[in-house]
Amino acid sequence: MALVEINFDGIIGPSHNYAGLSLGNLASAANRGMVARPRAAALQGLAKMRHNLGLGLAQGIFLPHPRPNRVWLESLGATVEDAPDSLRPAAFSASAMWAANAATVSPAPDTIDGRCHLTPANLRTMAHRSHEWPATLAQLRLAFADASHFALHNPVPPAFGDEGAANHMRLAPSHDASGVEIFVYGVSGGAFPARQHVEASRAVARLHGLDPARTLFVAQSEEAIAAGAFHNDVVAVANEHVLFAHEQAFADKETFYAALRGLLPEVEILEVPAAAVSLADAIRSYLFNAQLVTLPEGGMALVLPEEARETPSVWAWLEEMIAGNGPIRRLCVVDVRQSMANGGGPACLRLRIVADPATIDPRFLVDEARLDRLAGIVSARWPKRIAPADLLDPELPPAIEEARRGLCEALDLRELL
Ligand code: SUG
Repeated sequence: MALVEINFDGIIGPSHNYAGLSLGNLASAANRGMVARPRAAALQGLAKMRHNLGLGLAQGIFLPHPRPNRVWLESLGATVEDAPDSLRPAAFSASAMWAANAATVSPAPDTIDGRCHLTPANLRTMAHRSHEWPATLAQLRLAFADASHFALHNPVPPAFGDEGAANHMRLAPSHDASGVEIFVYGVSGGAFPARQHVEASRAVARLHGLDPARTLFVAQSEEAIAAGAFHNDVVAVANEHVLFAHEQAFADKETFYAALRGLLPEVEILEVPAAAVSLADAIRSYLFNAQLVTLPEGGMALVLPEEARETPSVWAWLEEMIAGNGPIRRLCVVDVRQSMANGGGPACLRLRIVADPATIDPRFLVDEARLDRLAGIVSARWPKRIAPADLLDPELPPAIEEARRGLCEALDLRELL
């Protein structure tokens, strides 16, 4: 079978909560202390997957990680019972839901050995995310065990921050053709950290055996990071030959666009001017955190969060765009409000992998029937609400752990227990 793009969504875990852990992520800070609804959150995520299946797209899943992370706490000389306030929320975080930060993926047509290469992100900038990679790697090892098609790497050493696919774009004539890979990094974000370091991006490109002549390293604009674009995928998204980006996303867009046009003459750059949509509106609405996908019948669709429809400047721009004759033919709106309140839109929740589905462990792929099954488990076992004080409730950890156990058993993924 041909190579196709598969979106692997992180199932939103039973410990989902609002702890305000991510400096520079405006939604995370604004919603700190809010009551979270893990069950509703996970059902929203599953509904998005169902929606995308309905578009005729292939869909995969990653599982929530073991939380609270007892192994991580132990390595810090603490336990769930005595964890200090400085560690407890990080140990409970369900942040692995944002699969766009799980790994960087270079599809087989781009790599020197003709295999699809994956490197888990070290996520070292944020303490609550820095302990995700071992459980991510464990899942990647199962899902992509076929070494004739996939090459898995260890994360880049934590000297250099790596946040995975959220800062990586691929442009190609079609998914199964050789493409141009673009690594977007931060230099300075003013008061906010630049989470993707260029040294990490260069290391991933080398590890993946990419052709240096078809690989670009592009700096994020400082104003974008300062406005809350803690990852590039909050201000830009690419799909096949289309780059959809905010005018202020990159530090030196002229040089970047010229290099891109030189490498991929058919590229279409769809830029949204700041005069039409301010950076603030782009980040509030997550316009660019839409999933830009190719429809089986041809043309592309943008899978947008509700917040984009609610932001007048954004919706006005989109309606005008769709009335024209551009490559994006459809706007689809999904409700992922629980994730959005922590700064994670539709595109944050998924990792794109171009591969032949037959080469992937089928336990990580879903159809309607499997989604029904997952929704049943979530509805029966995920906590309805978690308030900040609940992280101190001794009954919460066993409830979360039992919920995850039920999921692993139902998916026949006991190896992950
Ligand atoms: O790393 N939020 C995540 C959101 C990640 C979004 N991913 C992409 N843009 N691809 C982050 O900042 C908030 C958790 C909290 O505050 O409880 C958080 O980790």
